[in-house]
Amino acid sequence: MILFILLISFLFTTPHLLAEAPFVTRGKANILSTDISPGCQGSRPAALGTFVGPNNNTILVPADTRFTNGKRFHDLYNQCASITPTNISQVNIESMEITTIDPDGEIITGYILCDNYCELYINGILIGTDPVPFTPFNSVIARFRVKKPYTIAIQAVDWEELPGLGSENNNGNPYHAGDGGIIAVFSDGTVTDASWKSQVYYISPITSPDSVQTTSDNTRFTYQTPRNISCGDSCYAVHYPIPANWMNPGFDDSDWPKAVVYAPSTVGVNFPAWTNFTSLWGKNQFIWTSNLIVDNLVLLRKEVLGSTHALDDMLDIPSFDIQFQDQFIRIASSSTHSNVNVHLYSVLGENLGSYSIPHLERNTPTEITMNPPKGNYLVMMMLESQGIPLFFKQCIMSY
Ligand SMILES: [Ca+2]
Ligand SMILES: [Ca+2]
Ligand SMILES: [Ca+2]
Repeated sequence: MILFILLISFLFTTPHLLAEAPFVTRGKANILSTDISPGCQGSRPAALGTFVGPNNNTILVPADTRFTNGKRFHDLYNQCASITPTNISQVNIESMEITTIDPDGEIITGYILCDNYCELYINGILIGTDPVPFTPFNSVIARFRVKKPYTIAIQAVDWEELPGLGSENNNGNPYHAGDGGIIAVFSDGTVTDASWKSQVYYISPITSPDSVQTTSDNTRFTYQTPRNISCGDSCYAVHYPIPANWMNPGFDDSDWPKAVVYAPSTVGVNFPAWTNFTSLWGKNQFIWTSNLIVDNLVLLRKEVLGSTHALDDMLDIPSFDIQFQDQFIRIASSSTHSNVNVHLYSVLGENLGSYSIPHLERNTPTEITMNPPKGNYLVMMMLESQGIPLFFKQCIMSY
Protein backbone atom coordinates (compact mmCIF):
# COMPACT_ATOMS: atom_id res chain seq x y z
CA MET A 1 0.00 0.00 0.00
CA ILE A 2 2.81 2.38 0.92
CA LEU A 3 4.54 1.46 -2.32
CA PHE A 4 1.32 2.20 -4.21
CA ILE A 5 0.98 5.64 -2.57
CA LEU A 6 4.63 6.38 -3.33
CA LEU A 7 4.09 5.36 -6.96
CA ILE A 8 0.98 7.53 -7.26
CA SER A 9 2.69 10.54 -5.70
CA PHE A 10 5.71 9.98 -7.99
CA LEU A 11 3.46 9.89 -11.06
CA PHE A 12 1.72 13.09 -10.03
CA THR A 13 4.78 15.07 -9.02
CA THR A 14 7.24 13.96 -11.72
CA PRO A 15 5.68 15.78 -14.71
CA HIS A 16 5.77 19.02 -12.73
CA LEU A 17 9.41 18.43 -11.76
CA LEU A 18 10.33 17.53 -15.34
CA ALA A 19 8.60 20.63 -16.68
CA GLU A 20 10.66 22.78 -14.32
CA ALA A 21 13.92 20.82 -14.55
CA PRO A 22 16.82 23.08 -15.49
CA PHE A 23 19.29 22.08 -18.20
CA VAL A 24 22.93 23.00 -17.64
CA THR A 25 25.43 23.85 -20.38
CA ARG A 26 29.08 24.79 -20.19
CA GLY A 27 30.99 27.15 -22.47
CA LYS A 28 29.99 28.92 -25.69
CA ALA A 29 26.96 28.00 -27.76
CA ASN A 30 27.19 27.12 -31.46
CA ILE A 31 26.91 30.34 -33.44
CA LEU A 32 23.70 30.57 -35.46
CA SER A 33 24.17 34.26 -36.32
CA THR A 34 26.97 36.68 -35.48
CA ASP A 35 24.50 39.58 -35.66
CA ILE A 36 20.75 39.37 -36.29
CA SER A 37 20.53 43.15 -36.73
CA PRO A 38 23.62 44.46 -38.53
CA GLY A 39 24.11 47.91 -39.98
CA CYS A 40 23.62 50.38 -37.14
CA GLN A 41 26.70 52.39 -36.28
CA GLY A 42 27.91 52.04 -32.71
CA SER A 43 25.84 48.94 -32.01
CA ARG A 44 26.99 45.78 -30.30
CA PRO A 45 26.58 42.69 -32.53
CA ALA A 46 23.40 40.86 -31.45
CA ALA A 47 24.60 37.28 -31.73
CA LEU A 48 22.36 34.23 -31.58
CA GLY A 49 23.55 30.77 -30.54
CA THR A 50 22.23 27.23 -30.09
CA PHE A 51 22.70 24.37 -27.68
CA VAL A 52 21.38 20.83 -28.10
CA GLY A 53 18.82 20.36 -25.32
CA PRO A 54 17.97 17.35 -23.16
CA ASN A 55 15.65 15.75 -25.76
CA ASN A 56 17.77 16.70 -28.78
CA ASN A 57 15.70 19.87 -28.90
CA THR A 58 17.33 23.16 -29.86
CA ILE A 59 17.85 25.79 -27.18
CA LEU A 60 18.35 29.28 -28.60
CA VAL A 61 20.44 31.77 -26.61
CA PRO A 62 19.96 34.38 -25.43
CA ALA A 63 16.33 33.74 -26.45
CA ASP A 64 13.92 32.51 -29.09
CA THR A 65 12.25 35.75 -30.17
CA ARG A 66 9.92 37.10 -32.84
CA PHE A 67 12.58 39.64 -33.92
CA THR A 68 12.84 38.38 -37.51
CA ASN A 69 9.13 37.87 -38.19
CA GLY A 70 7.11 39.85 -35.65
CA LYS A 71 5.65 43.31 -36.15
CA ARG A 72 7.70 46.13 -34.68
CA PHE A 73 6.83 48.59 -31.94
CA HIS A 74 6.60 52.25 -32.94
CA ASP A 75 9.80 54.15 -32.17
CA LEU A 76 9.93 56.62 -29.31
CA TYR A 77 13.71 57.03 -29.63
CA ASN A 78 15.82 54.97 -32.03
CA GLN A 79 19.06 56.38 -33.37
CA CYS A 80 19.44 53.39 -35.73
CA ALA A 81 16.31 54.70 -37.52
CA SER A 82 17.33 58.37 -37.07
CA ILE A 83 14.28 58.96 -34.84
CA THR A 84 15.73 61.18 -32.12
CA PRO A 85 13.12 63.52 -30.56
CA THR A 86 14.42 65.67 -27.71
CA ASN A 87 11.07 65.57 -25.83
CA ILE A 88 7.66 63.90 -26.00
CA SER A 89 5.94 66.85 -27.71
CA GLN A 90 7.99 66.05 -30.84
CA VAL A 91 6.45 62.56 -31.03
CA ASN A 92 3.36 62.26 -33.23
CA ILE A 93 1.53 59.61 -31.23
CA GLU A 94 -1.83 60.14 -32.96
CA SER A 95 -0.35 59.03 -36.30
CA MET A 96 0.73 55.66 -34.89
CA GLU A 97 -1.23 52.58 -35.86
CA ILE A 98 -3.38 50.95 -33.18
CA THR A 99 -3.66 47.16 -32.89
CA THR A 100 -7.30 46.26 -32.26
CA ILE A 101 -7.88 43.41 -29.85
CA ASP A 102 -11.45 44.39 -28.86
CA PRO A 103 -13.29 46.74 -31.30
CA ASP A 104 -15.31 48.12 -28.37
CA GLY A 105 -12.24 48.48 -26.15
CA GLU A 106 -10.34 51.57 -25.07
CA ILE A 107 -7.20 52.87 -26.75
CA ILE A 108 -4.14 52.41 -24.55
CA THR A 109 -0.69 53.79 -25.31
CA GLY A 110 2.38 52.21 -23.69
CA TYR A 111 5.90 53.63 -23.42
CA ILE A 112 8.61 51.01 -22.90
CA LEU A 113 12.36 51.03 -22.41
CA CYS A 114 14.15 47.72 -22.04
CA ASP A 115 17.74 46.71 -21.54
CA ASN A 116 18.15 45.24 -24.11
CA TYR A 117 15.30 43.58 -26.02
CA CYS A 118 11.60 43.06 -25.37
CA GLU A 119 8.39 42.02 -27.06
CA LEU A 120 4.88 42.73 -25.82
CA TYR A 121 1.78 40.56 -25.91
CA ILE A 122 -1.70 41.76 -24.92
CA ASN A 123 -4.16 38.92 -24.29
CA GLY A 124 -1.71 36.61 -26.08
CA ILE A 125 -1.56 38.78 -29.24
CA LEU A 126 1.84 40.14 -30.29
CA ILE A 127 1.71 43.96 -30.23
CA GLY A 128 5.34 44.74 -30.98
CA THR A 129 8.96 43.61 -31.12
CA ASP A 130 11.93 45.78 -30.21
CA PRO A 131 13.68 47.16 -33.35
CA VAL A 132 17.10 47.18 -31.60
CA PRO A 133 17.92 43.82 -29.99
CA PHE A 134 21.14 44.92 -28.25
CA THR A 135 22.46 48.51 -28.44
CA PRO A 136 22.30 51.49 -28.88
CA PHE A 137 19.61 51.85 -26.21
CA ASN A 138 16.22 52.75 -27.66
CA SER A 139 12.68 53.25 -26.37
CA VAL A 140 9.39 52.26 -27.98
CA ILE A 141 5.65 52.97 -28.09
CA ALA A 142 2.83 50.39 -28.23
CA ARG A 143 -0.78 51.27 -29.06
CA PHE A 144 -3.70 48.87 -28.73
CA ARG A 145 -7.46 48.85 -28.25
CA VAL A 146 -8.60 46.42 -25.58
CA LYS A 147 -11.30 45.91 -22.95
CA LYS A 148 -10.45 45.53 -19.28
CA PRO A 149 -9.55 43.23 -17.69
CA TYR A 150 -6.61 42.38 -19.95
CA THR A 151 -3.27 40.58 -19.63
CA ILE A 152 0.14 42.09 -20.39
CA ALA A 153 2.95 39.62 -21.12
CA ILE A 154 6.50 40.67 -21.97
CA GLN A 155 9.50 38.63 -23.03
CA ALA A 156 12.60 40.63 -21.99
CA VAL A 157 16.18 39.76 -22.93
CA ASP A 158 19.47 41.04 -21.61
CA TRP A 159 21.42 40.37 -24.84
CA GLU A 160 24.96 38.98 -25.12
CA GLU A 161 27.93 39.06 -27.49
CA LEU A 162 29.29 35.60 -26.66
CA PRO A 163 26.21 33.35 -26.92
CA GLY A 164 25.87 31.02 -23.97
CA LEU A 165 28.25 33.01 -21.77
CA GLY A 166 26.00 36.02 -21.02
CA SER A 167 28.88 38.35 -21.68
CA GLU A 168 29.81 41.47 -23.60
CA ASN A 169 33.04 43.29 -24.33
CA ASN A 170 33.79 45.92 -21.71
CA ASN A 171 37.10 47.82 -21.83
CA GLY A 172 38.77 44.86 -23.54
CA ASN A 173 37.27 42.20 -21.28
CA PRO A 174 35.13 39.98 -23.55
CA TYR A 175 33.66 38.14 -20.55
CA HIS A 176 32.04 41.12 -18.82
CA ALA A 177 28.53 40.15 -17.67
CA GLY A 178 26.02 42.83 -18.74
CA ASP A 179 22.78 43.62 -16.94
CA GLY A 180 19.08 43.92 -17.82
CA GLY A 181 15.96 45.84 -16.72
CA ILE A 182 12.65 47.06 -18.15
CA ILE A 183 10.30 49.98 -17.48
CA ALA A 184 6.82 50.44 -18.98
CA VAL A 185 4.22 53.18 -18.50
CA PHE A 186 0.70 52.80 -19.92
CA SER A 187 -1.84 55.58 -20.45
CA ASP A 188 -4.46 53.76 -18.35
CA GLY A 189 -2.18 54.14 -15.31
CA THR A 190 -0.57 50.70 -15.43
CA VAL A 191 3.15 50.87 -14.63
CA THR A 192 5.92 48.37 -13.99
CA ASP A 193 6.03 47.64 -10.24
CA ALA A 194 6.12 44.80 -7.71
CA SER A 195 2.54 43.81 -8.62
CA TRP A 196 3.94 42.21 -11.80
CA LYS A 197 5.12 38.60 -11.92
CA SER A 198 8.50 37.65 -13.39
CA GLN A 199 10.44 34.45 -13.93
CA VAL A 200 13.87 33.77 -15.44
CA TYR A 201 14.48 31.06 -18.07
CA TYR A 202 18.16 31.54 -18.97
CA ILE A 203 20.86 32.27 -16.39
CA SER A 204 24.50 32.89 -17.43
CA PRO A 205 27.35 33.10 -16.58
CA ILE A 206 27.63 31.06 -13.39
CA THR A 207 30.68 29.40 -11.88
CA SER A 208 29.14 26.00 -11.17
CA PRO A 209 25.92 24.11 -11.98
CA ASP A 210 24.69 24.43 -8.38
CA SER A 211 25.17 28.23 -8.28
CA VAL A 212 21.41 28.50 -8.89
CA GLN A 213 18.93 27.30 -6.29
CA THR A 214 15.19 27.62 -6.13
CA THR A 215 13.87 29.41 -3.04
CA SER A 216 10.44 28.89 -1.42
CA ASP A 217 8.70 31.46 -3.65
CA ASN A 218 10.19 29.82 -6.79
CA THR A 219 12.87 32.47 -7.21
CA ARG A 220 15.73 30.92 -9.19
CA PHE A 221 18.35 32.53 -7.00
CA THR A 222 22.04 32.71 -7.91
CA TYR A 223 24.41 32.15 -5.00
CA GLN A 224 27.50 33.93 -6.30
CA THR A 225 28.93 37.42 -6.59
CA PRO A 226 27.89 38.23 -10.14
CA ARG A 227 30.43 41.02 -10.78
CA ASN A 228 33.29 38.68 -9.92
CA ILE A 229 32.87 35.97 -12.51
CA SER A 230 36.21 34.86 -13.90
CA CYS A 231 35.41 31.44 -15.38
CA GLY A 232 35.57 32.79 -18.98
CA ASP A 233 34.93 30.10 -21.60
CA SER A 234 34.42 27.54 -18.83
CA CYS A 235 31.37 29.27 -17.30
CA TYR A 236 28.10 27.42 -16.98
CA ALA A 237 24.58 28.42 -17.97
CA VAL A 238 21.19 27.17 -16.81
CA HIS A 239 18.19 26.89 -19.15
CA TYR A 240 14.58 26.24 -18.14
CA PRO A 241 11.90 25.05 -20.55
CA ILE A 242 9.61 27.90 -21.63
CA PRO A 243 6.02 27.02 -20.75
CA ALA A 244 3.66 26.83 -23.72
CA ASN A 245 1.21 29.74 -23.93
CA TRP A 246 3.00 31.68 -21.17
CA MET A 247 1.72 34.90 -22.82
CA ASN A 248 -1.95 33.90 -22.83
CA PRO A 249 -4.51 35.29 -20.34
CA GLY A 250 -5.33 31.76 -19.10
CA PHE A 251 -1.73 30.87 -18.20
CA ASP A 252 -1.33 30.26 -14.47
CA ASP A 253 1.52 32.44 -13.19
CA SER A 254 0.66 31.89 -9.52
CA ASP A 255 3.96 30.07 -8.90
CA TRP A 256 6.07 32.85 -10.47
CA PRO A 257 7.80 35.21 -8.03
CA LYS A 258 6.88 38.86 -7.78
CA ALA A 259 8.90 41.19 -10.00
CA VAL A 260 11.79 42.93 -8.23
CA VAL A 261 11.90 46.74 -8.53
CA TYR A 262 15.16 48.56 -9.33
CA ALA A 263 15.99 52.28 -9.40
CA PRO A 264 16.97 53.81 -12.77
CA SER A 265 20.42 54.54 -11.28
CA THR A 266 20.91 50.81 -10.57
CA VAL A 267 20.00 49.84 -14.13
CA GLY A 268 22.10 52.74 -15.48
CA VAL A 269 20.12 54.74 -18.04
CA ASN A 270 22.28 57.72 -18.89
CA PHE A 271 21.30 57.82 -22.58
CA PRO A 272 18.83 59.92 -24.62
CA ALA A 273 16.17 57.16 -25.04
CA TRP A 274 15.67 57.70 -21.28
CA THR A 275 16.89 61.22 -20.45
CA ASN A 276 14.86 62.97 -23.20
CA PHE A 277 11.63 61.73 -21.57
CA THR A 278 12.33 61.77 -17.83
CA SER A 279 8.97 63.39 -17.02
CA LEU A 280 7.21 60.66 -19.02
CA TRP A 281 8.83 57.85 -17.04
CA GLY A 282 8.14 59.82 -13.83
CA LYS A 283 8.83 57.97 -10.61
CA ASN A 284 8.00 54.58 -12.06
CA GLN A 285 10.74 52.08 -11.72
CA PHE A 286 12.47 49.30 -13.53
CA ILE A 287 11.59 45.69 -12.86
CA TRP A 288 13.39 42.40 -13.41
CA THR A 289 14.00 39.23 -11.39
CA SER A 290 16.19 38.78 -8.28
CA ASN A 291 19.38 39.17 -10.36
CA LEU A 292 19.85 41.99 -12.90
CA ILE A 293 23.13 40.56 -14.19
CA VAL A 294 23.00 36.81 -14.74
CA ASP A 295 19.23 36.51 -15.36
CA ASN A 296 19.17 37.09 -19.11
CA LEU A 297 15.81 35.81 -20.40
CA VAL A 298 12.93 37.01 -18.25
CA LEU A 299 9.20 36.56 -18.80
CA LEU A 300 6.90 39.10 -17.14
CA ARG A 301 3.14 39.19 -16.67
CA LYS A 302 0.54 41.58 -15.29
CA GLU A 303 -3.24 41.31 -15.25
CA VAL A 304 -4.86 44.74 -15.51
CA LEU A 305 -8.15 44.65 -13.64
CA GLY A 306 -11.21 46.86 -14.05
CA SER A 307 -13.83 47.02 -16.77
CA THR A 308 -14.45 48.92 -19.98
CA HIS A 309 -18.03 49.89 -20.85
CA ALA A 310 -18.57 51.86 -24.02
CA LEU A 311 -21.81 53.42 -22.69
CA ASP A 312 -20.15 54.59 -19.48
CA ASP A 313 -17.39 56.17 -21.54
CA MET A 314 -19.92 58.27 -23.45
CA LEU A 315 -21.53 59.48 -20.26
CA ASP A 316 -18.22 60.21 -18.57
CA ILE A 317 -17.47 63.76 -17.56
CA PRO A 318 -13.97 64.43 -18.90
CA SER A 319 -11.26 64.33 -16.27
CA PHE A 320 -7.80 65.84 -16.50
CA ASP A 321 -4.52 64.89 -14.93
CA ILE A 322 -1.92 67.67 -14.95
CA GLN A 323 1.62 67.28 -13.65
CA PHE A 324 4.50 69.73 -13.50
CA GLN A 325 8.14 68.82 -13.69
CA ASP A 326 10.76 71.49 -14.22
CA GLN A 327 9.62 73.53 -17.23
CA PHE A 328 7.31 70.78 -18.52
CA ILE A 329 3.56 70.37 -18.08
CA ARG A 330 2.21 66.90 -18.76
CA ILE A 331 -1.52 66.78 -19.51
CA ALA A 332 -3.69 63.70 -19.81
CA SER A 333 -7.41 63.77 -20.51
CA SER A 334 -10.08 61.07 -20.35
CA SER A 335 -11.59 62.52 -23.54
CA THR A 336 -10.23 63.67 -26.92
CA HIS A 337 -10.05 67.40 -27.70
CA SER A 338 -8.65 69.42 -30.57
CA ASN A 339 -7.28 72.99 -30.65
CA VAL A 340 -6.55 73.01 -26.93
CA ASN A 341 -4.84 76.03 -25.39
CA VAL A 342 -3.21 76.16 -21.98
CA HIS A 343 -3.14 79.64 -20.40
CA LEU A 344 -1.25 80.56 -17.25
CA TYR A 345 -2.35 83.62 -15.27
CA SER A 346 -0.90 85.23 -12.16
CA VAL A 347 -3.27 86.10 -9.27
CA LEU A 348 -3.27 89.66 -10.69
CA GLY A 349 -4.61 88.35 -13.99
CA GLU A 350 -1.33 88.83 -15.85
CA ASN A 351 -0.83 86.28 -18.66
CA LEU A 352 2.36 84.32 -17.92
CA GLY A 353 2.21 82.34 -21.13
CA SER A 354 -0.12 80.48 -23.49
CA TYR A 355 0.67 77.19 -25.19
CA SER A 356 -1.28 75.31 -27.84
CA ILE A 357 -1.91 71.57 -28.18
CA PRO A 358 -3.33 70.85 -31.65
CA HIS A 359 -4.74 67.48 -30.57
CA LEU A 360 -5.17 65.96 -27.13
CA GLU A 361 -5.91 62.25 -27.54
CA ARG A 362 -7.83 60.62 -24.71
CA ASN A 363 -5.67 58.65 -22.27
CA THR A 364 -2.49 59.77 -24.07
CA PRO A 365 -0.32 62.14 -22.06
CA THR A 366 0.93 65.20 -23.93
CA GLU A 367 3.85 67.24 -22.72
CA ILE A 368 4.41 70.94 -23.38
CA THR A 369 7.46 73.01 -22.57
CA MET A 370 6.82 76.30 -20.77
CA ASN A 371 8.95 79.40 -20.95
CA PRO A 372 7.81 81.34 -17.88
CA PRO A 373 9.58 84.44 -16.53
CA LYS A 374 11.79 83.85 -13.45
CA GLY A 375 10.07 84.01 -10.06
CA ASN A 376 7.61 82.29 -7.74
CA TYR A 377 4.00 82.36 -8.80
CA LEU A 378 0.63 81.31 -7.58
CA VAL A 379 -0.91 80.62 -10.97
CA MET A 380 -4.32 79.85 -12.38
CA MET A 381 -4.06 77.44 -15.25
CA MET A 382 -6.90 77.28 -17.74
CA LEU A 383 -7.40 74.71 -20.47
CA GLU A 384 -9.74 75.65 -23.28
CA SER A 385 -10.70 74.02 -26.54
CA GLN A 386 -11.85 76.28 -29.36
CA GLY A 387 -12.56 79.00 -26.81
CA ILE A 388 -14.65 76.78 -24.49
CA PRO A 389 -13.10 76.37 -21.01
CA LEU A 390 -12.42 72.74 -20.12
CA PHE A 391 -10.53 72.83 -16.85
CA PHE A 392 -9.05 75.14 -14.21
CA LYS A 393 -6.23 74.38 -11.81
CA GLN A 394 -4.51 76.54 -9.22
CA CYS A 395 -0.87 75.78 -8.47
CA ILE A 396 2.43 77.19 -7.29
CA MET A 397 5.34 77.38 -9.74
CA SER A 398 8.96 78.39 -9.03
CA TYR A 399 11.52 79.29 -11.67
CA1 LIG B 1 16.29 47.51 -27.44
CA1 LIG C 1 22.18 44.62 -21.08
CA1 LIG D 1 23.41 39.50 -18.25
